[in-house]
Amino acid sequence: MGTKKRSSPTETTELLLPERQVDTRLNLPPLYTVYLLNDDYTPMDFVVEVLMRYFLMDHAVATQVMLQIHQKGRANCGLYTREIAETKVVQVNEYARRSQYPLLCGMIESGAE
Ligand code: TYC
Repeated sequence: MGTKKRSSPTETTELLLPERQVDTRLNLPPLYTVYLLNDDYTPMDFVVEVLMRYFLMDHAVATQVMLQIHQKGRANCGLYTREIAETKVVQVNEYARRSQYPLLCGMIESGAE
């Protein structure tokens, strides 16, 4: 992903700040990768539709990501803060179940993959 260092002011570099200098670094929230898993039953077109609808991909990108899942077993679909990631997971899994497909969406803290 990006190159911004996700350091925290509580790390040991804090101890190196001269007196009266203010630590202006932001405390960044943890990020979560949302992924889709492959299965043998969900139609490819349905997965492409999910990627477009919930992960805002255009048709060409969604098709590439769907094929990556189909060939490798899973693919990352987006990186979000915890509540947004949780919402995507619930929305995708509910939509898949409502449509009677076994498609599975999950999330994992970024860096723990
Ligand atoms: N493997 C499925 C098929 O052949 C397609 C598929 C792709 C299913 C991605 C799930 O997350 C998935 N119909």
